[in-house]
Amino acid sequence: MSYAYDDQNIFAKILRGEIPNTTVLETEHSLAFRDLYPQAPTHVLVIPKGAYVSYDHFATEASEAEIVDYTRAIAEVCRLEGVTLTAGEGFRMISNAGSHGVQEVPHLHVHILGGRPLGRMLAKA
Ligand code: DGP
Repeated sequence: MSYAYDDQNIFAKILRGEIPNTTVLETEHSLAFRDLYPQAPTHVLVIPKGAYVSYDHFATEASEAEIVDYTRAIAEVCRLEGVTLTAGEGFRMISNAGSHGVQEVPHLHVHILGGRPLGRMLAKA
C-alpha cells in the first residue's frame, strides 16, 4: 500500500507561501519554523519540502540528497538555537505519526524542543 499525502495540510500551505511562518532556517530541501503553540523556550518544527506524510514515508522514498539535507538541517537548527551538547544543555526530537502517534498535521515534521528540562519522555498512560 502506498502513502497518501493530502496537499491541503497546513504545512503544505506554508511551503506554498499561502500562510505565514516564522522561519528559522531554509535549505534546498528543508524548512524550519517556530511552532505556533510552543511548549518549550525552543520549539522549532523542521519539515522536508517534499510531499512526505511521516518519517517512515520519507526514509523509504526520499532521495539521498533530501535525507542528507533534512538530517543536517535538523542539526543546524539545534546549533542555531544553542541546544547542542557542544554549546547548550541538550534537546528532544519528536516526530509523531498517524493516529497512535497523535499526528495533527499530516506532513512529516520533527519537533525540536529545548531550553528547559523537559521531564520524562512519555506521561504514564
Ligand atoms: P503534531 O501533533 O506532531 O502533528 O504537531 C503539529 C504541530 O504544528 C503542533 O505543535 C502545532 C503546530 N502548528 C499547527 N498549525 C500551525 C501553523 O499554522 N503554524 C505553525 N507554525 N505551527 C502550527
